Amino acid sequence: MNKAQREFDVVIVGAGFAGLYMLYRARELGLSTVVLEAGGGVGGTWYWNRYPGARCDVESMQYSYQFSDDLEQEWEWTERYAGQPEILRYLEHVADRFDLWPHIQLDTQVTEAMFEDGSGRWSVRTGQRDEFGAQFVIMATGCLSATNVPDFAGAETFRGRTYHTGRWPHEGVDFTGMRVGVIGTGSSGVQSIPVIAQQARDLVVFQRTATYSVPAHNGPLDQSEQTEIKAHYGAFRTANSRMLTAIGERRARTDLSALVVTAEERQAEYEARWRDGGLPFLGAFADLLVDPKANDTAAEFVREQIRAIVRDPRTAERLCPDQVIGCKRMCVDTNYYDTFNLPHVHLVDLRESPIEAITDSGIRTEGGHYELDAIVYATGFDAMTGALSRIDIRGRDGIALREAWAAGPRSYLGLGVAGFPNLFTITGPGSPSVLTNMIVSIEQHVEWIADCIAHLRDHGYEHIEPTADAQASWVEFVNQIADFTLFPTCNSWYLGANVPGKARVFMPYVGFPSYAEKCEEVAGRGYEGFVLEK
Ligand code: N01
Repeated sequence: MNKAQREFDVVIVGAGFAGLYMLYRARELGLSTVVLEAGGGVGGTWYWNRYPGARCDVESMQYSYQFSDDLEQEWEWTERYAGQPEILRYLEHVADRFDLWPHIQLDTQVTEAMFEDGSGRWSVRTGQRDEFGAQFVIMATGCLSATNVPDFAGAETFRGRTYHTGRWPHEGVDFTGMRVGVIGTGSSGVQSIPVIAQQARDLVVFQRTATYSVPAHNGPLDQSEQTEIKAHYGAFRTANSRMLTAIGERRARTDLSALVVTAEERQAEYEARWRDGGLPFLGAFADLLVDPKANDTAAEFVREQIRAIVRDPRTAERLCPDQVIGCKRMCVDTNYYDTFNLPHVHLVDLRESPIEAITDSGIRTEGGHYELDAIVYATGFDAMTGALSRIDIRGRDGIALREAWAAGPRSYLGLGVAGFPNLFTITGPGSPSVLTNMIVSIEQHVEWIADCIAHLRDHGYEHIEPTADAQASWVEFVNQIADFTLFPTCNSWYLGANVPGKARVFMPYVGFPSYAEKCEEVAGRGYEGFVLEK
């Protein structure tokens, strides 16, 4: 039997970075709010992704909230790039410090959210048979939270242990003495492979697409650097948010094309950025993500590094990617390529010999059978839309979001969807989200939504929803911008291409500063492009 429905002003789904800050803001507005979280703790991505080597690829001093000066000053990061346990501790501290726990219901999987035309309110149901009524529903469900597990023939027959990097056991896994197979070489594979290799007796890496990865050069965070940034944190954050990705760089950017400088100058810039490490490698020249020839100079530089690091030339060639660099999310690693010099680590190129089946004792490819004790799926996520489409969300007239988005997600600014009044999505498709420092994008969205709700209350409006026209123009604009770049040239998860049958549409908006400006303009003009109803 269902429990009695509880009524709130706001239901927030998800208690990661987005949900926690949204809760903080909603409470500040005096709104009765509950956060529903499927996990047994707060943290979202950082609660689930506990695989060996899990670490953020945006530097700690940037990958944190900026809404509270006190929090910013108090918290001491220990490493240049924080590992999963440290980020999880940070988020638990945030929940403590701002007394958020009483408003969070853990172990609660939202299964349905229905807009009721009669009452004009949302009804939210969970797998635990709870029911919540709310004026506003805010999806803080994350862009990379719904796992993608490919449907390999025979997977259920495997007698060893299987793991997905995005659902790692809390007690950890000891691979000592085991023969381990890892499928997938995106960020999760690239981070976990070197660590698993330290334990496993034999490690077989099943690679479908070779990956560009830049060294992290991670290490203890220099105390003087931390103090220096904290002395003018506000200015540091502002400068970073002016970058296309909202990620600051240690090296000044130029507006130059990679093709106008001399070969020596180009090489020197790439070498310097390789020495600095991390994602800013792609900021070396202004046209790396728009001009294929410029892009190829950076791609070839990385391929040269791979050939220099990996001793076996055949393995090195297989590890050399041939797609546009940056088209798929670039990886940031610690000893990834070097791991393939270890005698017990083997690379299987699935483009030469695809996986035929998983057997009771391992993985069979066209080229042979690999005996394994454990299989790690580092196969990623049904990105950006998966967490939303796995909930039965229905707007006016019972229209299902899944159906409305069957040909690809349609949203205005990645914040709201026509036909779904008072439903907000934090970092939804059509917003910069995954192409940026997520925390900057999350804070911008949360603040916009909080201001929007305050505006509705102050002016006596009950409902807000985008117009179909504003939404259509925005979706077209997002695509036009993407088409100007090299992003649509490969099978990335940005396009939904990693999930069989998913519509192929470029989902994020390229460029944080112009996006944030647009959101401000929309709000400044009384929420232009939205219908507000009394
Ligand atoms: O997932 P992915 P991820 N048969 O989709 C392969 C963020 N993140 O979890 O490229 C064989 O990138 C797939 O092959 P292909 C970050 O934004 C951040 O690694 O589709 N292989 C690919 O190699 C990242 O981009 C951090 O050909 C199959 C891999 O599995 C995003 O999360 C850390 C397959 C999946 O790579 C996702 O990263 C971790 C199949 N049927 C994640 N299906 C940091 O902050 C898929 N693959 C560092």
